[in-house]
Amino acid sequence: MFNKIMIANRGEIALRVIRACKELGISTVSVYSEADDKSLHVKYADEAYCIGPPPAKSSYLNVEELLEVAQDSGCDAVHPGYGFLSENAQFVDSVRKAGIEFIGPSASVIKKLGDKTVARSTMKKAGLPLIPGSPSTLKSESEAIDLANQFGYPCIIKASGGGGGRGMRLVFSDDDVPDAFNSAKREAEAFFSNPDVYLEKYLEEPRHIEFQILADKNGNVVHLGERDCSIQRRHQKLLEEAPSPRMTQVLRETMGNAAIQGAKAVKYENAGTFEFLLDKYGNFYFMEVNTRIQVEHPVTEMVTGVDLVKEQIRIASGEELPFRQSDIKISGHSIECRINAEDPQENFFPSPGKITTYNLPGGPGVRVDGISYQGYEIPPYYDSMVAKLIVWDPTRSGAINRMRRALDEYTIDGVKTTIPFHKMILFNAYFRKGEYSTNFIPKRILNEDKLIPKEIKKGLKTKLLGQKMHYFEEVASTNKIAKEMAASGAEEGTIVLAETQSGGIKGRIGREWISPFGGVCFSVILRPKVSPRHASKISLAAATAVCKTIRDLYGLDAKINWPNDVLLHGKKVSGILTDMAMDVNSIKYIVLGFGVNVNVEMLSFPTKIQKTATSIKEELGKTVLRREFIDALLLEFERQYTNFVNEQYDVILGEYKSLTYPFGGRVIVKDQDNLYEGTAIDINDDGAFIMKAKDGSLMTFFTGDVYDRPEEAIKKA
Ligand code: MV4
Repeated sequence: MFNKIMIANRGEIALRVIRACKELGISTVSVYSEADDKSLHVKYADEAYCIGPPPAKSSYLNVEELLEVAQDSGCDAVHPGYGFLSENAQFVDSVRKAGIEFIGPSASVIKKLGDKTVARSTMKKAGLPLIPGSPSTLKSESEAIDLANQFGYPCIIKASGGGGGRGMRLVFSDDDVPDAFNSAKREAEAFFSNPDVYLEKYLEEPRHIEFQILADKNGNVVHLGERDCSIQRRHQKLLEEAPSPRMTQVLRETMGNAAIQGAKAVKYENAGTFEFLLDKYGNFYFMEVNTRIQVEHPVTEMVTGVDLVKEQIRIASGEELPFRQSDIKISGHSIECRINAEDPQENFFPSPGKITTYNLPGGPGVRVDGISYQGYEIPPYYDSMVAKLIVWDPTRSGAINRMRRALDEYTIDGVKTTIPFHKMILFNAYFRKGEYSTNFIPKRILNEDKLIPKEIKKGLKTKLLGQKMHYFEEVASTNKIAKEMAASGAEEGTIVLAETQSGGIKGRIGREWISPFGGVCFSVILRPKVSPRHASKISLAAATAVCKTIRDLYGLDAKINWPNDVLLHGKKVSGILTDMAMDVNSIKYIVLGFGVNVNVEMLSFPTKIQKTATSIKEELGKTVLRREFIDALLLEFERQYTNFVNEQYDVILGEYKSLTYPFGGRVIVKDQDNLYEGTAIDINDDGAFIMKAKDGSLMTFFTGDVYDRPEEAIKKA
């Protein structure tokens, strides 16, 4: 066994290797760039050496410097982690030439499998199924056209040196080929310094399934089952799980044996991953081999109980695998979420910076592989992964629930993270059913329910409302913006709409509220020519519109709780805010803010309102189209508003009362800070709430909250 290992990497994977070494009694040497001196991989190693300035080229990719550290510190092995130099055959060569063991396959195998066309032909010879495609590099446009016609369109042109979706072009007809061929070659040259491209039949909606293998120096090869890595965005994996929800015992054996056969054919050594595409008919095709430990290796560790990094080290030191294929059992289910410092609201733009609050999740079945802590500053030079959150449970649905719970516990302030986005994935009905492909994120999460103003306007049947629309991705408060616009003369019917609202509106009695992912949130500017005496009835009309729309569109039993909360099964599904600017005898403008929890998932709500709030999606058990909801709501509200400007207050109040909780029930009204108990009697012509107090007197409330469950009111007070 080795005495001392240098980890030629940074961040969580460097720490992961250090942990394995510590448990094996091996000394560790970390290297770090000037940007990483506060990283835990530096702190937890026995020795650590700075190898240069922040850019990876000058530090983590600086072969000379790395070799010098490895030799001077007396290391007998180097672990490359993933990324950086982990699949660089030249680096492997120079490490081994220096008499140091490289923990990974041989340079020649890395080289062979790094070229995708060579890997394809090698694996074809080994008997693995390939996607129908060109036997080798494409020589010309006409060769590409001939092959595409042979396989049938659509086809895909890929870079031989490729990966990560770079240098890939889809072609649907002969006409597409020349441009695609040439631009793929240009991109391939730019990214991989290799202009070679090849062509394959394009598989629609495949799953990305990869098999973990371990191979020792004696030719023993085992597979450790699969990981489903189909949940990706722009070729960046977001969430991985093991086993795949699509897998069967027979398919696992067939695919696993294919991976073993492929590994044996190239005399593979150490840990490796065979990537496959699995089509909807259950056919699988070899894609490529990754010759490194992978980011998502923990899910395999959780379901097999094998420590992959320790096995890598043992194999490199010449030890024989301590198990045979028949010893490997897949037990339970594991999911990994990559927590990145990125803003899902801003196209996943990196959000480096200082972590001001950092509270880790814990409890049964929860594992965090990361290097962050309170006060840690995420450097902007490298990838933006903060940590990997991994859970295990005996069942898949248990693992999903556990992951949601753990994501809820995870508090990271100071930077934006992908935590809320993961919650959306975990709530998606298709994900929960395990019905997903590599198109899942664009098809089921990003496009399905985006509030594109153009699309909303297309469906709009209103004459007045929303004909002018201002759209924002994320704002603190649409009401605040609408008020500013109204004050500077924005016309009647103008709408300020936000994809999400992050908080900041103060409600009637100082409550703040937010509209998380999936909510509908907009403010309308109105300039009605009615007497200020009647102005407050517009918020009753707004509640009627929300309540009716929910009933009509989804058949749910929505009810109004005076004055303008809309409830589903006693839980709040909508809030309405009214801001008025008055002159002595006229209304200057009214800004009405609508917040409706349409597709909001329970775990997206702030914890403290999870018991009292709900959403249409939660009550209906499925996602609905927010766009359609907005169309219908605006149409209904326009009808209410027409009655309002025509001073038909009796009609407004009549409809309103038919949707409120029945009168005669016992209620508590909270007015400022006082509680009044009594019986609900009526709503009068001014829209005020009339209650009969215990002493028999009638009380009239113009503002307040009504509770039909007294305990709740008392708790709130
Ligand atoms: C494909 C494909 C469909 N048909 N090849 C994307 C990255 C690269 N490693 C291979 N990729 C794909 N190759 C054929 N013939 C679809 C993809 C693909 C994909 C693959 C795995 C995981 C996510 C993906 C997302 C989009 C496209």
